[in-house]
Amino acid sequence: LKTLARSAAEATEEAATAAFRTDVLTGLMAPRKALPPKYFYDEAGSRLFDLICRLPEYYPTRTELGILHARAGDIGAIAGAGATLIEFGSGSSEKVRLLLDAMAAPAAYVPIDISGAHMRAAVARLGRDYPGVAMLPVEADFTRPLAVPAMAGQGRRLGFFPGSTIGNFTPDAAAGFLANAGEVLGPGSAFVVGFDLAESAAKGAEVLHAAYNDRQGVTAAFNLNLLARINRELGANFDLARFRHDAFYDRAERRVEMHLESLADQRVRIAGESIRFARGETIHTENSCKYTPAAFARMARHAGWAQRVIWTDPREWFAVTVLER
Ligand code: AVJ
Repeated sequence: LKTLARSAAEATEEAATAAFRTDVLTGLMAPRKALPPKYFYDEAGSRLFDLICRLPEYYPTRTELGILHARAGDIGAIAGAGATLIEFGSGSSEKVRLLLDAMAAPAAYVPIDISGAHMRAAVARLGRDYPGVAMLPVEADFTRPLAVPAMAGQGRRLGFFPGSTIGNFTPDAAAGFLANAGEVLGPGSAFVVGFDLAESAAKGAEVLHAAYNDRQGVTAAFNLNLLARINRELGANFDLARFRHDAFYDRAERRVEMHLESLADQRVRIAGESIRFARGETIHTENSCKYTPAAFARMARHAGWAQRVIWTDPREWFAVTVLER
């Protein structure tokens, strides 16, 4: 009876662990080792990410909030009355409050996130503060094709993709994502996207370097937590002291790369496999792609969007754009 009574939640968790095991083994058995950045965000990783967002060196979060705060009225006007707000990768749904506050009688909020429990808790908090807004959470991987629920009201659909999350895609994949999001949002919609700006006359590479190499070592802990998570969930035996956080800005690729460098020639047991790491070999754990305003506008156009407006902060370190189709 016990086995028959296995809950749906347990089945979902087992499927997630199986996918994690497959992705980890595939990534670490490849000639150039890499792991998908979406696996950073277990409970410990999500907590570390929230700490990153408050670091003095990590300017994107507070800079974007400053832009959204200054431009909320404009975004509310673009949305119009009775709009539906659809957020891709909603996380803890904090930034969306700025938009909901500025919109006239928003009809519905549709958060889309892969972390169902985390999202539902965030939506419960939001629902108490916005009783007039229909909360329609969708538990899904937004990098895959997805359907959003039929919308309440006749208002415009306003997409929201903040935080430079788009930077985790390569430019080709980002263009593909923007095109797919256009299909999901539909004709007549608008899309608010936040992205981090590349090195420029106004922004030295040292600003980018510091943001991913903070003095307190929180970003290093966030990166190394991926190995700790593999130990916890897949019973692996990574020795975290034998790996080192490495993050650098690649000017030609216009991206920050994060790696974990093996400090020794070593073998690690993961899910029945023994995987060798040469001394100096790295696991590529994240790309954080940066754009010039012109490069982003070109990419959005190729993905079927017209750029209505782009805003930056006074230092010109981060940008928020509104696209329309
Ligand atoms: C959440 C992908 C936007 O790339 O800046 C922060 C993640 N990685 N510090 C980023 C991250 C290291 C972040 N994104």
